[in-house]
Amino acid sequence: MKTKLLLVGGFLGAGKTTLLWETAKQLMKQGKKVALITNDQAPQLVDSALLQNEGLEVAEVSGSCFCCNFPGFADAIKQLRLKAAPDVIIAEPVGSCADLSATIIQPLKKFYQADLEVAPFTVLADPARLYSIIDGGTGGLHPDAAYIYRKQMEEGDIILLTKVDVYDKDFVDDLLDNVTEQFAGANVHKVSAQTGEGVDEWLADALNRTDAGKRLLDIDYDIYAHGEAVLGWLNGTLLLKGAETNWDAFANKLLTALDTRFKASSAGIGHVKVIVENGSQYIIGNLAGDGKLVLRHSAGTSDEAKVIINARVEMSPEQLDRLVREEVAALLTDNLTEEVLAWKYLMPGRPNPTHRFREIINN
Ligand SMILES: Nc1nc2c(ncn2[C@@H]2O[C@H](COP(=O)(O)OP(=O)(O)O)[C@@H](O)[C@H]2O)c(=O)[nH]1
Ligand SMILES: [Mg+2]
Repeated sequence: MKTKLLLVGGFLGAGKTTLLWETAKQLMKQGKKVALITNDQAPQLVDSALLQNEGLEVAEVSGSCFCCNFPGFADAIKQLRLKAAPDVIIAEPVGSCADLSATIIQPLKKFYQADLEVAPFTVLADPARLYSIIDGGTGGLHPDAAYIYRKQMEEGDIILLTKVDVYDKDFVDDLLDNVTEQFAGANVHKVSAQTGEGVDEWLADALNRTDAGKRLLDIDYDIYAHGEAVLGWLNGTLLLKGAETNWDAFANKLLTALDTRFKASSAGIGHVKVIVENGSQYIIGNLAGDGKLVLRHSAGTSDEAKVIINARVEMSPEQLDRLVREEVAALLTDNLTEEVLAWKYLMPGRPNPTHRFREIINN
């Protein structure tokens, strides 16, 4: 049996993970088996922890983006097929990654036709940021990161405007018309992962169409590499223990303190995510580029919890490491102490894809 492979890209904070979970839920309700693949430059992903907490089969490709580790990506697909025989695998690439049509979609079509049916490549966009970028702005990003954002739009078979519950309907509809005109060749849809609006329409397009990767990018890898390198990355996992602690308040205080520090250094935020796991309870907090903090669920109170932190911020990785360590330390006490289970900070290296196709493979 062939597995449908649905690759869902889009910049950091566009709403990929939230939509994937919503989509997985809808497909499972229809009796389909669904598995997910997450991706990051470093291990210990808040998104994987979140999705596993929701009971999904999740594979993580870490240490490199899908395109620079195609064998790792292909292996994750193979393992999931062996373990879970899913009808659909949904894969979320790194948010600052581009050129996926040439580096992922075409090679999948060429080498894995017997196992996979590759769905059209969907690229997600937060309306406010996209509006700024197609208007000649940078959407609060470094200009080279905004370049990546625009390139992501240029290669989507489907462009999906997200979070429409937050925006005025006329604003979204005007944007949709504008995007349809500017990025001819892509089908443009709108969704809210929060209310479920539009998910069916998008899925009908994405799962029933059989053409994938119909657009190949003309992209300058120097600008692309620089756009990725303006962000410092940090992924850390801590075990905190020793004192009865309200973990929801802890997550809120940590993210609020980090927001204050990043603002003080005028550092643009890709995203900052924290998940605190207390047994089967958890709270997840997300600090977005516009400084908006959203906390969901609850981890309750106890004297021990695991904390995973993922931060993508426009500063050097060393500075990011120092600042995050200081703000965690400020919340510790004589009784509440930390054990570092994993801690990694880095600047993404120059993208060096395993494959880079210059022609479209028929499927
Ligand atoms: N209101 C609203 N918020 C959303 C929606 N989708 C995502 N978000 C929020 O946007 C932020 C980034 O979402 P996430 O799925 O982590 O984005 P990713 O970086 O692309 O995976 C989170 O705070 C989400 O809760 C939506 O449809 N409506
Ligand atoms: Mg995500």
